[in-house]
Amino acid sequence: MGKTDLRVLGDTPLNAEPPCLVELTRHTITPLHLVYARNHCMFLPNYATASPISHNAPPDSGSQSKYDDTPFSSEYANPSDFRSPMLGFSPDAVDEMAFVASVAEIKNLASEADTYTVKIDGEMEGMQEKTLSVKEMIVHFPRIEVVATLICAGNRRAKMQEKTGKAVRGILWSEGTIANARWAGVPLRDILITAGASEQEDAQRGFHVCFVSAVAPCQDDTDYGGSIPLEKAMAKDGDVMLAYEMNDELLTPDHGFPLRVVVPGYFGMRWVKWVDRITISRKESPNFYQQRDYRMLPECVSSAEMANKEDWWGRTPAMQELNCNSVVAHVQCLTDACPDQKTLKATGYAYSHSPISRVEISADGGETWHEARITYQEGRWSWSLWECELKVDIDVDALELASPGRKNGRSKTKITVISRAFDESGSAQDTNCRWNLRGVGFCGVGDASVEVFQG
Ligand SMILES: Nc1nc2c(c(=O)[nH]1)N[C@H]1C(S)=C(S)[C@@H](COP(=O)(O)O)O[C@H]1N2
Ligand SMILES: [Mo]
Repeated sequence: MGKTDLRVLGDTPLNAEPPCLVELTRHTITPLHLVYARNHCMFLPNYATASPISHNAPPDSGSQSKYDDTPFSSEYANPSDFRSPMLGFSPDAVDEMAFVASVAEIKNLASEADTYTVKIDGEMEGMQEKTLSVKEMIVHFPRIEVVATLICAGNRRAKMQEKTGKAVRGILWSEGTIANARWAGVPLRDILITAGASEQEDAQRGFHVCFVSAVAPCQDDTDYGGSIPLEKAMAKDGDVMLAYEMNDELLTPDHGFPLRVVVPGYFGMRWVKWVDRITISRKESPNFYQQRDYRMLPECVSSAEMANKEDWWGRTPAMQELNCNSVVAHVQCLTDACPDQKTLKATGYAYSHSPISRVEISADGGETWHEARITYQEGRWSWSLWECELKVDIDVDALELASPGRKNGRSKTKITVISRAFDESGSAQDTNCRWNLRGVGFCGVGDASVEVFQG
């Protein structure tokens, strides 16, 4: 699936992120090959049958990567078959299977839209259980499009560990588990109304929409699930959808084909892939990933045992809306010739639950801040890309004295550029962000460094 450009942090399940932020932020809309993959399930449901799988080439032969686009021939099963035949597979077979479907094949997979169904029900008065196929959704409901950024709550986890010097539990994601994509699908609001959900805001309060994907067992639960407040799902401007397209193509298997939840402005774990069950409930989803993970536990909670024993999970709210955040993707020195003044150019991204209004950059540890230029922002839910040029005075004498390093007889020094963001709702990046056990939601200042030479 063209994922050759990702750094793989875990194979089974597949977890991978783009290694180069310069490359990632070069695109306003993230191309598929740079979209990170985050999976809790032991393998990816890909609608391929167990047999026969006739590969034209083994997925990882020779120089060819197993994440290649090569169109392997394979057959597809009815979604209801996914679970049972796949469970019996050895990890190797499963791993291969996860990548046999090419985009081209999926496009030919017209029958999937007929057979893949989602069951919708709820505890709300007047609701009736409904089962809708993807085809029915496509044919009978409006198509909406939205540009929205998908961000893993664990984005910047490695940075949290680096800055606090305290080990965090979880995949050490860098700052690339973010993808800005154009999603198309059906409004969840319309689907819920069809099943009898009330349009009255008063009646919606206190309810949650729970999503389940039962197609593959997960590491910590039998299936994957999560929930969002019903009010978010029903808000006309909430733009929550059941998406079947990403960047004008059908979803690929690893990103949730044939249907995934898209919750603009919310963290990625609520964007349930391969969703097949939607329930309106008075309670949040009972799933592990809603209840016992994705919470910013207080700093004093130092171990999983303590979190469990003292019920810190129950005492800490589930993460939902994106927090205000910014990252420096790259800093370069534009003028290295001048000994006592350098011009630096920094670029990066920022996001929040509402549009970014301002990004500021400092090259003196936060003494003085310069406003960056926002070069891209689209609608309400996209990331913001920014750039900033700034002049930095170098104390040449001090540099000589300290002489931190010499290259070809020239002294060099390292300049660190930091960033902070603000959004239209009035939130500022909480740069005092502390350590938490699972390393989620880190939003300390963005930072990146560049070495400059004197002379
Ligand atoms: N069914 C299912 N949906 C899921 C997950 C999962 O493991 N299983 N992971 C979630 C998490 S934590 C994230 S960050 C996003 C990642 O989406 P992507 O793999 O398309 O980038 O999917 C979410 N939806
Ligand atoms: Mo995530």
